[in-house]
Amino acid sequence: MFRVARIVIQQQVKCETIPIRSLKMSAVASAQAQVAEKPRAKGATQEDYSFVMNLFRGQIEARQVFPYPNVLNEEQRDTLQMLIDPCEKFFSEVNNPSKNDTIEKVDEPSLNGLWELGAFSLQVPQELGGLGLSNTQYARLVEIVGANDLGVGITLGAHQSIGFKGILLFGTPEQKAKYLPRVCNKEFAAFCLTEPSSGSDAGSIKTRAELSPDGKHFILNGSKIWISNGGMAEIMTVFAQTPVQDPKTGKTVDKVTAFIVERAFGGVTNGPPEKKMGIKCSNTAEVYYDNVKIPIENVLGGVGNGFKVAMNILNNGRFGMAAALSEKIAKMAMLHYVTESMAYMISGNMDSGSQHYHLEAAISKCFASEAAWYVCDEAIQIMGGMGFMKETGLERIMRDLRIFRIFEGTNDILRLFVALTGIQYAGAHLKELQNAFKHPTANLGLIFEEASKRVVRKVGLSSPPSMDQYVHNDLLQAASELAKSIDSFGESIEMVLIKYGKSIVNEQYILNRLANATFDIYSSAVALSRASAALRAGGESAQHERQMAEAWTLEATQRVAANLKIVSSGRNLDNFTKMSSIAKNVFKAEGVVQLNPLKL
Ligand code: MYA
Repeated sequence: MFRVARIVIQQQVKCETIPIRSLKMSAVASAQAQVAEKPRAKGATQEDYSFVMNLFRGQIEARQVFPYPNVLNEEQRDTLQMLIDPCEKFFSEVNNPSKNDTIEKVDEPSLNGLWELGAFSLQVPQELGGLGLSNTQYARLVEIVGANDLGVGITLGAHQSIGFKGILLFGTPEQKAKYLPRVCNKEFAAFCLTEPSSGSDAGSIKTRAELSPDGKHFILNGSKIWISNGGMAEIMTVFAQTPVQDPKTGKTVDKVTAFIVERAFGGVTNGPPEKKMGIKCSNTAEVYYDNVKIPIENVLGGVGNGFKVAMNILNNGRFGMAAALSEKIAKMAMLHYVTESMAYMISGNMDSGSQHYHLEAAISKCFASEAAWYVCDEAIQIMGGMGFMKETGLERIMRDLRIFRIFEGTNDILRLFVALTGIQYAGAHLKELQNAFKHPTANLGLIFEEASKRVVRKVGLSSPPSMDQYVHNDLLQAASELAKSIDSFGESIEMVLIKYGKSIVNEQYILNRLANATFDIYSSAVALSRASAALRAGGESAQHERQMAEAWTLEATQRVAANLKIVSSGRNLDNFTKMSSIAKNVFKAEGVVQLNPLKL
């Protein structure tokens, strides 16, 4: 197993480079079908229930998508209803998004009202002072918040979606008992990861924490930027490099560790609130750590495990964005339907205890932020000049929305993340198959299974993977189109693996198209699942939902076909090379290369 060290993603348009630390392609089969001698890559071929992950093998893993999750029991529904009413009342009677935007903070009565409602502690267990809500209940309330004031949403989200989420997910019983009651009671929390030289490349942070000579504290030094709630937080989840001894080599290496840091420890200061384009009422600030003494019991999730802690918090938080953005797009019914369906599917998966949703959460974050942007822009267009005026409120929503395509992982990085993670998974299986051929007698079962799949496909007798058993009869045709797309997608991945091997990490044009195809397939499956549930239940909107799911799937599968064609067409690949050369020229010239037509 080996790590592909840094790759540099050159963003042509922004003329900016984003380094990603070791996007791992350890298990990707090479073009020459080199078969590593080592045993199976760590965890790589373990069964994964993620629908999206299995798409990369051209397979339908239906468990998390069909049937559409319905995870709330009667009691949870009643509790939720009891919370929805005051929440909606609060936003219509107390909170004023336009005022918050103008004064660039959440006004005092609204902030107090939110604390009183328990809006800052939705998922903290009741015995520790919170409301103890499930992810699905949380998603419903976040939907209301997002529909009313995205800036307030970020204040709430930075606190609980990521700020203290690490304590909920990884905290020891003592850490939970000490800190969770406090974050329910007017002490703000923040998630402190990003640094000036480390945004997307989360593993390359420079902030350091060293053990004190007496072994009782870590001493933290460094700084963080763009920290939501950074100017107000008393309790912070801070990520820092710590020296850790590698058990295999005995050498000391730097590894990221997560810490619970209190402002009261001393040495924690912050900069002024940043001036931003949108979500102005939320506080964003730099935070500085100067010899902060952190008791060793405040390590969160174990020394050296901080990167995983950060990723899991972000996985958890990303779906919250999909929930927060669905309501803004009511006019664009299909996008709204699909976004909302994704948000509640993922919250349902999480509530059922799934650990296999990190790709889906990343997709939902990208999908929701782009859908909401598109719809807001269209709404402004439809309203013409009025849409451009402040009083309609759309310009604020557009400003507020812009950041959602950037934070919690930029959509560009998350696309690469989805494509590369899926390819790695598919590659590991391909490698396993290659290994099996080395000892055919011992692996006859696996070989026959794979071979028969491939041969049947090649001679055209194949049925592509089928979804018929999962969808309502009225949706069979759409499901069959989608199944064909999944089959073609799996074939394309195999082709890409064989053609590029591990150098696929450098083929960002291809990775982007594959990610887009994944988004279209997953979103269609989610829509078909929800519409099937609606048809089976026979509610009033069932036929409307059927139409939306069918229309969406048709458009989406056409886009998948177009993207897969681009990935395999020589002409397009040639064009990618040209575009890459254009970008290099622009970099070199540090701007526009040619003179204007007047040459003046
Ligand atoms: S907060 C800051 C946001 N920052 C980011 O999102 C950082 C983005 N970067 C990344 O996500 C990663 O660095 C990427 C990979 C993806 C680029 N789940 O070598 P690797 C494992 C589980 O590939 P890298 C903000 O914006 C991987 O398997 N595991 O990693 C404020 C491997 O494990 P192993 C994962 O190339 C927002 C290991 O890690 C994941 O360095 C405010 C290393 O992998 C994953 N996802 O990076 C929002 N990724 O070694 C407010 C990797 O065992 C909230 N791994 O094989 C708003 C909410 C809405 C409103 C709410 C209202 C109430």
